[in-house]
Amino acid sequence: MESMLVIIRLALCLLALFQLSSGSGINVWPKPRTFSWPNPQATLLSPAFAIAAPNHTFLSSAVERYLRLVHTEHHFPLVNPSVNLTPSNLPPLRTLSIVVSDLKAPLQHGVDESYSLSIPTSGPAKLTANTAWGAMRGLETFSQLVWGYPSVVAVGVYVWDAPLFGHRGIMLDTSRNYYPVKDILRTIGAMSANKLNVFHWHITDSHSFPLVVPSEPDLAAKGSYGPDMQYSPNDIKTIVQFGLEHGVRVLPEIDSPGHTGSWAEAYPEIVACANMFWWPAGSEWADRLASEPGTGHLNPLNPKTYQVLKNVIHDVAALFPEPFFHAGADEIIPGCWKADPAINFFLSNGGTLSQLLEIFVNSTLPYILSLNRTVVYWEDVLLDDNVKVPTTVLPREHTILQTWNNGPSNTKRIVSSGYKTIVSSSDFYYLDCGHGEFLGNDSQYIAGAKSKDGGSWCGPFKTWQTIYNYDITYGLSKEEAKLVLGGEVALWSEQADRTVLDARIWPRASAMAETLWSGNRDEMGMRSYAGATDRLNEWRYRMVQRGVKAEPLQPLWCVRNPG
Ligand code: CP6
Repeated sequence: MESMLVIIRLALCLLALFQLSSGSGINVWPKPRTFSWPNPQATLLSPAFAIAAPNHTFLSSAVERYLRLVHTEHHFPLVNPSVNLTPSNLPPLRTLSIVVSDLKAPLQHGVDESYSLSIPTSGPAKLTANTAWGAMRGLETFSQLVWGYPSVVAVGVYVWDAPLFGHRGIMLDTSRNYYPVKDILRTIGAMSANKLNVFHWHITDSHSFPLVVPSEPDLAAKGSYGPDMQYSPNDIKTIVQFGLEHGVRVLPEIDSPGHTGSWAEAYPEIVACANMFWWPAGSEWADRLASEPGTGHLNPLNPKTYQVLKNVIHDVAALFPEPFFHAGADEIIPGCWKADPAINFFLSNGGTLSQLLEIFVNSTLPYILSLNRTVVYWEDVLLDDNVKVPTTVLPREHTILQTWNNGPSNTKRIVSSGYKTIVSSSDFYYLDCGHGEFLGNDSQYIAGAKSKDGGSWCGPFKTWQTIYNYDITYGLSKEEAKLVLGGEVALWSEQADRTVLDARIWPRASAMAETLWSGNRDEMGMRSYAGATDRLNEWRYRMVQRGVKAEPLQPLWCVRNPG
């Protein structure tokens, strides 16, 4: 058995050497599933190079963008590809023609993103995909096979490619600090370059309510940081449209009933414990929660709560075509609900905290389903120690639970209960961790929180290697693993805003992008980041060139002095 494995690994290794031609220095990130370039050659990209593609609102815009990119990017690889550059022998490449079999497939979870790309040594290159979204992935790969000035393109290349996981995302919190629209657009653009396809937008939280909801205008008018720190319906349109042009879904999250302190600026009567710094020194929450004005929890017993919330849900569903709706429901803090007199009365008459959450879910989830949405909740609704709901309340067909605590063990608990999951384990995928951790004693923690200089305290910093090595289906059976839709890195924004956005996300999100697209195994079939270091470094430079301020992985010296 053992020796069989060794032989298989050796065979895979030889195959990979042949297929990947890693010595040539060509880097496509994330690495395609199969990449064959047996005789590394390149030719000039003709100044008249053009892309022929079927008419499609969003694909056509991507085609235009990539055409401009390949003509103007002029990326210089850190290590020049060792290819036979004899443009005089090979004709310049003049055409890439795209064929798509199903132009109607909407951008949604599970849509076919596969493509094949062949660039022969002469004649037109061909990109074939089942959907416009697969064609966009193939265009990105093509663009990464072009480099230099004048532009040259790898030829004799054949690629077949498809993602391992359908859900590959980044979560951004725009409540703790505000991000201008152009920063969100740049992030979505960089996502598509990394073949990531879900922008999970944690729009609202306790700190601010930046979303302008047409039927509830006071929420943003009073709950945002100011008129210049809001997202208007027009901004949403811009962002959703930009997402479609890049094959990136925009998945909105309206977090409730917890994390709703900001709603109290407009509707104090529906929010428990808003603007109350309530947690006792040394409590289990004090060192885990964000510095905030008071987390605030919507009151499940007040009918007004559902009047406001349903208006919000309705308008958000109208603004975002995305079939998933993230309803949050994380971190219910018993002390917050208990601080409300009416809730306290309910609890002291035999009611329980879990019943309160059940009432809340039963009053909102059917409404979300009625709008033709699949609901995503944070894992807490099933796994929290104190406040959770029975599985009968959460239909498995239409409920997805996003895991963030306790790494693989909580993923296992969710899928073994039969629920689909999205993995954002904080030990691996939390990009905000490791900034401004407070390393003092308990009373200093409280002091830190009170003076509002704390973040989420979830150190240490997650390095790209930590992220790359994580297997999101670790410890699951084959059947259980099928319930894992994919993963998301998360940027909570207590200690992040536009000034650090790119560097907090990139290139660490690229590490997840590769593992979710084609896996984190090296040529020997071993889980390893070692073989990815030089490629990721190279990819980071290309991202910088494309206007994304991804942070450096190494001093330039390492590249100038290889080996
Ligand atoms: N905000 C919201 C947060 C966090 C969560 N939800 C969070 C919790 C713990 C850590 C980091 C972030 N700041 N709404 C948890 C899903 Cl360590």
